[in-house]
Amino acid sequence: MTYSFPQLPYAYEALEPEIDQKTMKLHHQKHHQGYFDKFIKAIQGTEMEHMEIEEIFEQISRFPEAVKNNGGGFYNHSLFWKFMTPDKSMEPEGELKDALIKYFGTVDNFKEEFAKAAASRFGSGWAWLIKKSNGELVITSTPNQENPLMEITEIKGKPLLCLDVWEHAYYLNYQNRRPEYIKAFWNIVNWEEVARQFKS
Ligand code: MN3
Repeated sequence: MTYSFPQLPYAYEALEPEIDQKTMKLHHQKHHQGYFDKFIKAIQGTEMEHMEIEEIFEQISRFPEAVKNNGGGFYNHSLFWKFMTPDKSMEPEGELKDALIKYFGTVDNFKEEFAKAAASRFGSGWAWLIKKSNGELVITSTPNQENPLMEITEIKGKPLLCLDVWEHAYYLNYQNRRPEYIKAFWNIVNWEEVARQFKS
């Protein structure tokens, strides 16, 4: 498996004013790149070099802590960038919208519950919408750089949407106002990408 560091699918300033250019640059070029570099270093010369990252996550307790932290950081951010877009006109549609209504009552109620999971994650971590193996959609949150593909995670499933609630994701612009950052996130969600993950 050859791992590569992904470029953003849009310009650093493209998500303004919801997420400012300086935050995006730091987040991608320093934080995400740092996780990637340390992940590559941690797997060099080991069996993990030949494994898909999902396979590594499925057996994460066999591997050093550095692989969990940096492999998670690399993978989670790679997803996160794709779940955002400068196109602020998107809303959930079709089968995805039907599924959100089925499991959460309304789309607004889904957003409210997701926001609650993101706001109440103590310290650093992520909020997730996942599809469980039985097809059910569930909102979860994980600490640090853990994710719903890791065997150590209580509620596992395929990520359909994620939100980074580490302070480095919002502090420059929002300081300690995490709920404002979460609210702004809904303007820039890439619902086409969420739908793609939902269907695949
Ligand atoms: Mn981050």
